[in-house]
Amino acid sequence: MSTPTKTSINQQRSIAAFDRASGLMPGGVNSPARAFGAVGGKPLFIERAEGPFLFDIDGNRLLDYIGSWGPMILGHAHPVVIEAIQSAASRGTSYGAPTEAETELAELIVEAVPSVEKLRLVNSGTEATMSAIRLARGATGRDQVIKFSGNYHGHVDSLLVAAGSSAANLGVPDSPGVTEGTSRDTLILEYNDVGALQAAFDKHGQELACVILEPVVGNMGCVPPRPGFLEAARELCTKHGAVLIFDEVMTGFRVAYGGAQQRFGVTPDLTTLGKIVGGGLPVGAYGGRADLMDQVLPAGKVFQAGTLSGNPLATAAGAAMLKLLRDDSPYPYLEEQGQRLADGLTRAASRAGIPHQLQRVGSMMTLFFCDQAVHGWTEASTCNRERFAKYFWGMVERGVYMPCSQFEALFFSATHTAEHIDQTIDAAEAVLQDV
Ligand code: KE4
Repeated sequence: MSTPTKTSINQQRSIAAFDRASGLMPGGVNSPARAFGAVGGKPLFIERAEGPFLFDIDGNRLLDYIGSWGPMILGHAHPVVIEAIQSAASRGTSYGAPTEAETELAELIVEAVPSVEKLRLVNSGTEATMSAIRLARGATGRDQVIKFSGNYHGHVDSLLVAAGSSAANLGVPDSPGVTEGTSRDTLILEYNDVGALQAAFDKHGQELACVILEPVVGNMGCVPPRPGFLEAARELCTKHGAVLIFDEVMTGFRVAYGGAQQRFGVTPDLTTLGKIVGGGLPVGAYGGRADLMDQVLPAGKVFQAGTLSGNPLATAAGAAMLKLLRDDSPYPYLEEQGQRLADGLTRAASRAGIPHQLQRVGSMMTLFFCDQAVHGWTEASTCNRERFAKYFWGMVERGVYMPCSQFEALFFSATHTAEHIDQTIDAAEAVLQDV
């Protein structure tokens, strides 16, 4: 990716910090999504955050539409969440023994997501999806897994797989270090393609342990399920005895308090969660039917463990976050502001005469720079990435921090006001004229 035209904002200290970090950590970051690889240039180093704003180490204030990639639905440094963390920390940081804080967070999740009868807390979304797949394989005695192009479920070896020579064939490794043996049991299909899913079940039905999918995709940009797609996945899994896993790490408590399964009315067998459930601290979870979850060690034989799983600080933050969402629902406000932002970005792109597609579910959305609706990776991959990079940096110059990739959803919070949304639209009006 070519480095974009020089930005006018002061990045001096961030550039020095990045160069220093790059000597110590691969790519200078602890997660590639932060490295600005898709937009060029060097990442901004953040000093602090509050409400809808990030403040970088060069003193730039940025209106934040990444929100830590999803967790910050109530804005940064929410005082109730901060107080919960501080209070928990005053009693120690980790015990390696069970606590009632874990039970409280589990109760909140079970109450919010009825399909989750039992759950296990882990430390990340990746751990959640990795464990859910192991459980599905252990419970069914089958090996094969279906996933979808453009769906990301964390850095699980068996899911770091690209579509084979034809989508109906088994996968091939999509990263060095992932073995042929690991990837050969993974089938990659096109999202929203019911025919391909039916054909895969016709061919592999009795070997399929599970189907894992993002019920609203965020990881190729925001791609909603087409009517009938989730229902078809549910029906085929039931018919063939495969486990349906909804990866709601991103959509859980984001698109509705009960997640995408509440919004779209389709019930999975297992659900994976992360991001919001930790209130910004490291929490993942996998849960679902009790007859499946009771097969997890020590209740059952499927192994899974974690030193810091259910950590006292993380569970305190997560419980505080979920109680805030439960007791004072932000979702109607987020829906209203989401429509305002979507309409404004669409208007700005239309006025600039730019081919675009705005796709939204609640407070997650994507402005795709392409001329067709995006139902799957086939369309997403046609987007104009150069144009997106110029748009990203143009918005940064105007104090608006969009996701640093065309293939990520933007998120906003309950602390983004209508005025902030209008400022964002005004910035987009100006930027899109020149990209
Ligand atoms: P983590 O292991 O990063 O907590 O979660 C992995 C994961 C699983 N499932 C879904 C649907 C996800 O979106 C994610 C992680 N999302 C990315 C952003 N698209 C995290 C950003 C990053 O990797 O730094």
